[in-house]
Amino acid sequence: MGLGTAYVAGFHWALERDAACIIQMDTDFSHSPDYLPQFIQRLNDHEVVVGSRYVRGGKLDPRWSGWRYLLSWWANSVWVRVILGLQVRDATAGFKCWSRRALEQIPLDNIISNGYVFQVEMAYLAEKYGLRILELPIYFEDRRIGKSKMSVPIKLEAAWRVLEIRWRLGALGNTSARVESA
Ligand SMILES: Nc1nc2c(ncn2[C@@H]2O[C@H](COP(=O)(O)OP(=O)(O)OP(=O)(O)O)[C@@H](O)[C@H]2O)c(=O)[nH]1
Ligand SMILES: [Mg+2]
Repeated sequence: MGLGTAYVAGFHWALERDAACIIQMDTDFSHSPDYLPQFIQRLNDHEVVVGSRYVRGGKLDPRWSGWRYLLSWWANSVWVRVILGLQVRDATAGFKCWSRRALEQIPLDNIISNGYVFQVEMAYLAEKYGLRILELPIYFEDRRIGKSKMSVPIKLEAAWRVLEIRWRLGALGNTSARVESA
């Protein structure tokens, strides 16, 4: 049914089962489980840990095509940054650790984004709710299995949804997000 509905269902599932820490990651091996111990440990002093391609030390698989790189750069560094004013460098990151408290604060059932722009809406909400966010560098490997779901409709949703997110959630006010990178 799409990324957004799947993640919201998964988050509820974990919260109902008393999880203290909830991890989201792609299952095509773009996100290495090697990072998990470090991420979980840093959740002691942060509420959200983001596995980031775009902080110092972060890296993209050189097998990425020029187009794919350009699209990701445009989405993160231009479109999302200008319209939403996010502090996180990797706004479309799908590798995140959430503390229970963080996910309990965010009204998950109000999230509308369903394609990969879901990650952007969650990042925006995390900042709007003033969560303590830490971005840690990762190496993002190209998918090892499966097929991409990055279709034209999903890209189009991402483009206009960012505007809609700003319009719908911009009024939440500017709580001072504390975004650090290491
Ligand atoms: N449960 C569920 N998971 C999904 C759905 N769509 C995407 N995912 C997950 O989200 C991850 C990211 O989607 P991808 O299609 O790989 O997007 P991407 O990593 O940006 O694109 P590629 O680099 O081409 O793989 C996937 O690895 C899946 O684990 C969905 O409809 N349901
Ligand atoms: Mg993938």
